Amino acid sequence: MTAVKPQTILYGFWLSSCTWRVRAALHLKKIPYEERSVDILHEKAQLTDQYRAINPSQKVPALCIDGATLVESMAIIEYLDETRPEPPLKPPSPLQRARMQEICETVVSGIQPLQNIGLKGYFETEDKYTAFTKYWTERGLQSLEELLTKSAGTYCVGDQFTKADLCLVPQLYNAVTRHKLDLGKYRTVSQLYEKLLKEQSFEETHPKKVRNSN
Ligand SMILES: N[C@@H](CCC(=O)N[C@@H](CS)C(=O)NCC(=O)O)C(=O)O
Repeated sequence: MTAVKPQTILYGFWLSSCTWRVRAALHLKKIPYEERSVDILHEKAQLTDQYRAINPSQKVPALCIDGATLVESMAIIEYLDETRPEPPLKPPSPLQRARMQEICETVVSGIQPLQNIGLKGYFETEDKYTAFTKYWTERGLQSLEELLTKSAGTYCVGDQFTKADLCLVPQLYNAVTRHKLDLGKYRTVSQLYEKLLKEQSFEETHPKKVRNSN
């Protein structure tokens, strides 16, 4: 009797940058999966007990794969890269890996949590929330511009697609669409963004595509 392979399920939201990181990684690794929508915007479905049983942080994404449930997008991506090594998502040299990590951290710790939709309710007014999120996003963009000027080739770090690209594109999409920021003043950032958006792994997993298929 052949063993039944556990189904891969991505719990995410079409507009979530952290979900998009994982969605693009699944695409790159050619892993078939089903995406289940957790509406973090209107339904606040992440705050239900039912979803807490899947992700104790009550955030998206979560991934059920190989019979386990994983949370935290960067941990998920690392697991995918370790268990499915092709194509590799980390460059071979320690210096390039450090450069990659600089970019990942700038996005994952320096921007995303400071503009997360979950913060909104803690501001007296929507204007105050918007000013706060814009300030931290712009500071992050300035850092990214300087880091990428040193590290970028075809991709964020040299000429290999890495985890840095997975972090960069979804965050820039948020900066442009949600925060209405003009990337024009960040030359390297904007050039890379335009180029990376045309990569199949981002085109095929683009939020608009997911929204339309829901
Ligand atoms: N560090 C987490 C962050 C997850 C996160 O903040 N997800 C956002 C969407 S991108 C979310 O679910 N926000 C809803 C909330 O905080 O209530 C990860 O990388 O997975």
